[in-house]
Formats: sequence, structure tokens, C-alpha cells
Amino acid sequence: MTGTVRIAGSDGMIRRGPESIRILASTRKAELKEEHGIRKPLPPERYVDFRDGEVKPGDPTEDRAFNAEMRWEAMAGEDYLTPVGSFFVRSHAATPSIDAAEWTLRVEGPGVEWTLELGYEDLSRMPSVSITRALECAGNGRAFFEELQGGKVEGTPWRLGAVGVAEWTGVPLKEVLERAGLKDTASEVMLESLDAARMRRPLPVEKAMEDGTLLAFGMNGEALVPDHGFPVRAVVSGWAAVASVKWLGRIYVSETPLSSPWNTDKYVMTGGELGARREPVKERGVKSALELRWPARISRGKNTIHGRSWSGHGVIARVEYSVDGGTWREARIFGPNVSGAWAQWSFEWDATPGEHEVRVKATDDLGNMQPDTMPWNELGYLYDGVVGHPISVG
Ligand SMILES: Nc1nc2c(c(=O)[nH]1)N[C@H]1C(S)=C(S)[C@@H](COP(=O)(O)O)O[C@H]1N2
Ligand SMILES: [Mo]
Repeated sequence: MTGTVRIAGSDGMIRRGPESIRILASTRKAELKEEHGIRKPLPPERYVDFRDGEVKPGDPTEDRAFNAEMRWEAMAGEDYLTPVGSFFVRSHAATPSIDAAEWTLRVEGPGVEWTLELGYEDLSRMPSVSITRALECAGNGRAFFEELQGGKVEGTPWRLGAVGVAEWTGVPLKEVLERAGLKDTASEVMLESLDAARMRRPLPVEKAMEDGTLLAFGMNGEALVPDHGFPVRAVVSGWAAVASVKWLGRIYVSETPLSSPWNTDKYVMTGGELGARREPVKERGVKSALELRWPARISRGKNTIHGRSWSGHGVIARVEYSVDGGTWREARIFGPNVSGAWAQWSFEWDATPGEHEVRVKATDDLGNMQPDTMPWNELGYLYDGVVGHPISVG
């Protein structure tokens, strides 16, 4: 451990109030349309901006003001990673402006021997790793519960663009927990944010200790930008991105199960086949998307269609496509295929004029395959079903 790690005094409290964080954009809901909650540019060719005409005070969907979906055509011609300038944003309050020099992360609770307080410098001096992983919102694909299956769901109607792959650099959470003297009796790890949403969601200690669970300060080789969690966010590989809390401020380690609205009220699988059960959303499934606009328009004749498939469980083993409900054929997978990230693929299509639908379904190396339809759940999470991409050929 470096000598600069600060250990809190005997009352276990180093008090640092929210005054060290300036919330730049107002979070007052009526003002959302004027004062953007997201700071980075959202060029319309790269993003679906849910703020457009959709934010009404009192509307249960008003937090769409903090959401921007990536347009899949923005990935056409890109390498493996999603550029930060195209990466989707999903926040529950405005992006806060946090001064790294003032920032600290406290690690405390009955599950650790000591209270640890780390500054940005302290964390960046610890041994770090870089991992390439997808982040995908639990609600990605939600629109299809309604559009394809006629089910009613609340929340942002994402199609497939609430996903991205980045190279995340940071310190494994495990290292930090060990430096705080993690006890054998530790049970859950609550990750708490500093933004106005004060997001907090518990992780089982086993997941917190995995190599793929990071306290990340870097994204694609640069410091995180504010919208993606500067100065430090969690990256929890394989799980829906709600676990990857941005703008971290405190980590509370318990010896008993923990709950917060983020694993009991929102971000739970409930309704439909689950009845009244409310199970916290965890692992992501398997999905695919074409690198085309929705709906797409292409020219007749030979086209190479590109896309990507991803799984929360393993690497993509097979990708098949079908045009207008015809025979399933195999697409060609190429390039890197990192577990927990995605695989790129392509196929050739001799397109005839008219309206078409292209379906793609992927299978991972554990045999998880995208189903034709998804059992409905009340909050519209984890839609993995095969989707027909509308393509008009001129
Ligand atoms: N502090 C905080 N962390 C958060 C959220 C949030 O609203 N506040 N949203 C979560 C959800 S639901 C998702 S999908 C991801 C989105 O990460 P991104 O905006 O970097 O793409 O962040 C997660 N972490
Ligand atoms: Mo999300």
C-alpha cells in the first residue's frame, strides 16, 4: 500500500459533504429541456436523443432527459471499441462536475477492518489493469416488448443502442477491499454515487472480488469523461450496467444482505412469469445488432451487412441471419472476440428492391442462444429476443 492512503480516525468519519461537488446542470425537472443533463455533444447522426419532444414535467419518463441512445450506424466502419463520442449515456440525474483533487472514495462498514479513504492520486498510483468489456443497460431492447410483442412496459424505449464496448482502466475492486482488510464474514458491497440521484446498489462480495470488477478511471485510453463517471466509476463485467455505478463516492461493506431501491424497486425482474417475485437484474443475455440505421435504406444489389453480437456469459460462438423469414445462414465472425465484450460479423446480401426484414441470432460458447421472443416482464428488462431489422432496398 502506498503511504498516501488515508485511514479515517476512530469515529470512522471524514466528513465531506456534497459542497465539494458542483452540479452543473440543474436537475429541476421543468428545466430539463433547456439545461441538458448530459455534457458531451450528442450529434443527431450518432445519438437518439430522448429529450426531443418527450420530456414533460410529471411524466414518469421524464428522466429520459439524461439518456442518449447510440445509433447503430455510428459503429459502421469503427474498430472493436465504441468511441467515447458515440457511447450511450444512461443517468438518473444530471452529470455532476466533480473536482478530482477534492474527490475521495471511502471504503467502510462492518465487513472491513479499517475505514479507507483514497484520493484520485492514491487510486491512480495503485497497480491498475485494462479490460475490454461491454456495458449494456438492462433496458436495452425494451422497445421491442411493445413493438414486436404488444406488451406494455414503462421506461425509456431503447431499441438496441444502449450498449457499447470500451477498454476500461482501473484498479480491481478486490485490491481496494483487501487494503481495507476485507473480513471473511463480509457479505455485500454497496457502491454509492455522488450525483444528485445518489445511486447505490449492492453487489455480492463474490462478484465484487472477481477480476472483471473494476474501479475504473480510464476509458479507451483517456481519463473518463464526466458523463461516463469521472473521476471513478465501477465496471462490473457481465452484469447489466446498472451495477456499474458512476461517480463513486463511498463503498459500504456489510456482513448482512443489503438493499436499496436500486435492487428492490427498480432494476428487478418482476411480473409475467415471475409473478410478484422481484429478482434483482444481474447477468446480461445474448443480443445482436446490425450496423444500420433503424429503419435502414440501402441500394439494390450486392451489399456487405455488418453487425455485432454480445453475451454477458462468454464469447460469441455462432451468428446466423435470415432475410424475410428465409433459411438461417451463418455470418462470418471476424476480429477480436473478447468474453464479456462483443464479436463483429458480416454477411453478403444480394438485395432486391422492396421492403425487407433481416433477423440475426447469436449463440455464445456456453450454448446460450437468442430466443425468438422474450417472456414479458413488467419493467421491460433484458430483452434478448431476435429482432427483425427493417430495410428498404431502392
Ligand atoms: N451514479 C450513477 N451510476 C449509474 C447510473 C446513474 O444514473 N447514476 N446509471 C446506471 C445505468 S442504469 C447504466 S445503463 C449505466 C450507463 O453507463 P454510461 O452512461 O456510462 O453508458 O450506468 C449506471 N451507473
Ligand atoms: Mo441501465
